[in-house]
Amino acid sequence: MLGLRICFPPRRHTASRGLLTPHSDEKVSPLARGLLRGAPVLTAAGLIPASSIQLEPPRSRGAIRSGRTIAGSYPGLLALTVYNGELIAAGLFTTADGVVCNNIARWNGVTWQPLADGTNGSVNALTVYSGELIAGGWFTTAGGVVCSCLARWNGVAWQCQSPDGGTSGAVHALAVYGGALIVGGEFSFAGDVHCEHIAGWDGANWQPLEIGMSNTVYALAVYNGELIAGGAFGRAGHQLCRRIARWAGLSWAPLGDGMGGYVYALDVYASELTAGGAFATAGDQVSAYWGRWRCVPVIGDMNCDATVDFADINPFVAYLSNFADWQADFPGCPPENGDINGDGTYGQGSFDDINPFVELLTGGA
Ligand SMILES: [Ca+2]
Ligand SMILES: [Ca+2]
Repeated sequence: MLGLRICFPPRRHTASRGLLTPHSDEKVSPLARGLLRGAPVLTAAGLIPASSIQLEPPRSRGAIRSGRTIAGSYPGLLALTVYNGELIAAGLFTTADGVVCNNIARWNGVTWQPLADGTNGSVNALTVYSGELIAGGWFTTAGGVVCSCLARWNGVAWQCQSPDGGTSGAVHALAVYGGALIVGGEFSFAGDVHCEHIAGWDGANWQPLEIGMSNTVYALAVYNGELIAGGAFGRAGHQLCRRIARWAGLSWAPLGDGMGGYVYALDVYASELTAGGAFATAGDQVSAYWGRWRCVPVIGDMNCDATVDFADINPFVAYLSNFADWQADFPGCPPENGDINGDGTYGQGSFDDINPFVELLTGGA
């Protein structure tokens, strides 16, 4: 069972937003993810050129309109990750501390270096999948290789993400879930497969996630064993999902009443799902720009599937014997779920909760 909990007070986090997206509008940068993890904050002045950049954004699959500045886009940082022990920074810029990098650069601790020739348009999202750095954005070439909005870097050279092409429009978010690379954005096709705004690459083929979303996906995260998508959509799959939805493996489902405006960033911090975006309400609560979501404790539900049954036995054994492993297996699952006797003591070695757990499962017999 999931429920919206207390949200941040309705005030603007102007310091963070100003630092991360100095030329941006009211959107909360996906870089919030990096900040929430305590990632290094870069010296933005070295990365962001003062001038705007001429780009060749793909407006539709295979089509290129040359020499046009992306309307509504501003130079800046949009994504960070770590690959091969180096910090990777991406966004919309031409140079990093004077080094020509073209929208993506790597920091080795001393200097910025390019990744070959970079891309010819913005890089909006980064992740690591199958040992390679994945870049998604609004570009048609990476390292000179023709790739529609999605490319992979093996440490030496760029290649297209899949042999049958990338996505038909901009990629805004990347995640790894269930062994697959999940791609979210503003597209209707991934390769030759019809995928509305979200798609999964299993290493060999593109797969749709049900019928996808009704509008752009801007953010992805994995929380409580489920894939979470945020964006501009009002429908996910066949469900009414206001700007945020969760994928349980077969279908999309809402998170409460959703959000009152677009969701631009998602991350998990302190066992809670945190959303950032251009909204004033989260669920039925006033929550400007930031909102938090966490599982409401369900006593005995040790695998956080919203039911208490025999499937919780093995997770409970792991919880008592190796709590860290249990947390890794069920991220976001409230530890309080294991306080079966309600004495406030729970977690590793809390053996007083064993008999009450057995009684819970057997109906108190
Ligand atoms: Ca359960
Ligand atoms: Ca207890």
